[in-house]
Amino acid sequence: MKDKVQISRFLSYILRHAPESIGLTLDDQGWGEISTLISLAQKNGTPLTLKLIKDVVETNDKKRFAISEDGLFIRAVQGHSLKTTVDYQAITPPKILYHGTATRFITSIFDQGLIPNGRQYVHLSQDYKTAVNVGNRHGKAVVLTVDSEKMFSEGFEFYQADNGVWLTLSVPAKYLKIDENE
Ligand code: HQG
Repeated sequence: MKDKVQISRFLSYILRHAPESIGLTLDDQGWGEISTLISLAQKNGTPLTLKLIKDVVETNDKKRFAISEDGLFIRAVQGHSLKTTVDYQAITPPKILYHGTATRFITSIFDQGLIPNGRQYVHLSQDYKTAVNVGNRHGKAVVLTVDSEKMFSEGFEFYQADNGVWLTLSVPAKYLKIDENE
């Protein structure tokens, strides 16, 4: 498994969703011990090395992972479905945030609002283009604008992961609009 994309996917799966699938334990902030991760991955047939991990963490297109200051632990910075993860600080969001989705979800989204589905949070971005790319992963992309200023003023909390992705628990439909900017 030399391909860095494959290693990034493997790390995403283990660190966001299923550490127990190789017998790894994460602490309550989502950190896993790198040396343990490497030996467990190798036992499970994934030839992971420290060099590969460092290479993926440094060059990852979305900066999905972080290594602790002492160099001993690694975690995913966002995207978790695991309950026990990163303790984000609530901060003031920009006035508007974007969410990219697929046209086939729109009716349901305007019915129920944005919900995290399998993940812990709804993921939002500050720029339009990122939202288009996220939407394209699911089908024909459509971009929603989120009135984050209003949500914030009405008590909703927002968090920002180390890689810039914005997170919130849910977005009721009344704060959403289809962005006609296409
Ligand atoms: C949709 C990637 C029906 C939602 C990306 C989305 C992102 C609803 C899908 C990160 C709904 C969930 C997250 C409702 C939400 N009815 N559909 N009420 N509410 N949805 O993959 O935001 O490459 O879990 O619109 O770049 O697409 O993994 O979330 O289409 O940052 O690092 O349910 O994942 O990053 O899909 O993507 P996802 P997402 P990574």
